[in-house]
Amino acid sequence: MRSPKDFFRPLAVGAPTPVREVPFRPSRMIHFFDPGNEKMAAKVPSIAPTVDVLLGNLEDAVAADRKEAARSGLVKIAKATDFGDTQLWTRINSLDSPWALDDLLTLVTEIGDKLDVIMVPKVEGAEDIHYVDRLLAQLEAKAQVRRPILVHAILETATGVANVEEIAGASPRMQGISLGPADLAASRRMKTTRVGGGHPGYLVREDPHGTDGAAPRATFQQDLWHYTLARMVDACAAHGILPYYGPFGDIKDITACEDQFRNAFLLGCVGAWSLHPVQIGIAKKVFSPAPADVAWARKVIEAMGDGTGAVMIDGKMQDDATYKQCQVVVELAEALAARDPELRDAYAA
Ligand code: 1VU
Ligand code: MG
Repeated sequence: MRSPKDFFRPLAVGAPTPVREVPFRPSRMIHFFDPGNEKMAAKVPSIAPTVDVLLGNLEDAVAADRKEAARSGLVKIAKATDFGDTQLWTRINSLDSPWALDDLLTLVTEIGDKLDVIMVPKVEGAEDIHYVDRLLAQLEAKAQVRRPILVHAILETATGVANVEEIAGASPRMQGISLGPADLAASRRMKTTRVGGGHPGYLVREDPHGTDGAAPRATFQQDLWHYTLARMVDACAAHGILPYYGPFGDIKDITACEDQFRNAFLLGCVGAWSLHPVQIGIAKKVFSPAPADVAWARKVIEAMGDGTGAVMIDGKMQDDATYKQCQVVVELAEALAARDPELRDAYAA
């Protein structure tokens, strides 16, 4: 293990100095596209201003014989496009695949100055992050990239979940973690074939009433992902990095997608993946606090003065802890308002 004194030293001569704090940049939706798919690639210039993060996906959902087309497509798009304030991320192939090394070699040397974050799939432990960390430092030095490229891990294996705390703290490059419910379900041998969302069979049933137990008993669907998401949020918060819900595969079910995203938002996540243009607006709506909640939070902060003591507002007790809860909402609203003029007006009203 590295000495804590060396944690923030560059891992290669000439590599940029690691960040001490993960910069909080709005990332309500990480919009996935296949850079080798001409139709999707053609939409990038018009989608870029409407999303917080554009992600050129090279891994799952890109066929094996299209991996090189996706990689070279991303290089071409990144060089040709001005992304403005929108972040550019990529998802490389998994570290045990034949493509991951070439993904990193090509992308960092060709477009390292344009890439904000590299998403690494199927991370199982700190050793995977250490490998990427050193390699990125070497490549940044070689390509003379001036600021460190950050790393985002997908939590999608049972081993990864068992090691989530050490993954979150493995490197100063760690920007965040996303829940990957599809691969995780397979890894755990869960019996759902859905990509995220609930399952009607995962439920609790009301106790029997009446003498013979023959009366109908209500059932309540439960959330298959609650434990993992909550554990991931704690690991991220403990290490000062950002948690995200990942993909919701039922593109047509916009209601259940919104519910899944909102559960993640309420639990502490800052964003989710959008797989199709229809999911962009859902993520934007869900991961931006409602104007009424922002107004309420400001009211509490104002009434609390220096943030200590207890007051009653509209019949509800407020104290030092609720002051901090309200600060979370207001800080997020201010960060989003700085990027989004519509929200700036909504939050000012
Ligand atoms: O109107 P056009 O025909 O010109 O364009 C289509 C389509 O090409 C385009 N479109 C997109 N554009 C940009 N980004 C996207 N993500 C995107 N998705 C579609 O929009 C127009 C309308 O599309 P559609 O409604 O006809 O949808 P399709 O049947 O063409 O495509 C649906 C899928 C789901 C296949 C497509 O959206 C897609 O491939 N999305 C990305 C999937 C992905 O990245 N999966 C990996 C992450 S999830 C994971 O790893 C674990 C499960
Ligand atoms: Mg996956």
